[in-house]
Amino acid sequence: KEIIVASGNQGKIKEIKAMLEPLDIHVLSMKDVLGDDVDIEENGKTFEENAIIKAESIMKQVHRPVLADDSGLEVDYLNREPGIYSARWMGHDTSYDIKNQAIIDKLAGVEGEKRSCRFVCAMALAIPGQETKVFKETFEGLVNDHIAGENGFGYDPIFYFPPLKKTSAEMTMEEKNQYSHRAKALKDLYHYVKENM
Ligand code: ITT
Repeated sequence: KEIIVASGNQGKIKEIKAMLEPLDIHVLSMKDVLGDDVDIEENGKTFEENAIIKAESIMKQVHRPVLADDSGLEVDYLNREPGIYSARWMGHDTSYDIKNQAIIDKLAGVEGEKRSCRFVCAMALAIPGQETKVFKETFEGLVNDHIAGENGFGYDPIFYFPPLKKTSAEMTMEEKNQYSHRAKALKDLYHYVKENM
């Protein structure tokens, strides 16, 4: 089995490969198939809509099964921002050191459960001739009070996961792929792929 991942985000692609390759699903990137990353306008209002837009737009170009991941961090105290705007928030070119510190600063003086946040992942699987399926999962945590950890990508250094007492940037990939929003969505997707592809 073979799936093309419609993402230009290397952090996502690494995690998706680490989970699907051991299950005998060969993962290709847009670069592998089209020679370059394709920028798709994400004008949906939800994670699900954006995932479907990305998966179907590439599937129509390659006529093969395509998976897309739309994800982000919702901080409850910030009215669930940055949410679907997580990649664009503060500008596409702003570093995550700056973005992460900005979130920490906005939560100065906020304590305990009021620091709740979650990563959300909507995975869309578009298969030619079939209805696109979407799998959405979350990863619940707290906004850490400082940047910590070198692993992962994006907002991982400020996402504190109480059960392991560390941020998702302090987790190994194996740990993150046991608990994360992306890992849970991929598990659901895998069960579907086994039956339908
Ligand atoms: P593609 O659309 O090409 O896949 P993107 O990075 O633009 O890449 P999104 O629009 O889905 O993708 O934005 C997701 C952002 O949410 C991502 O750039 C991170 O900032 C954040 N994010 C999502 N999952 C994350 C994770 O597991 N760890 C840290 N940050 C994450």
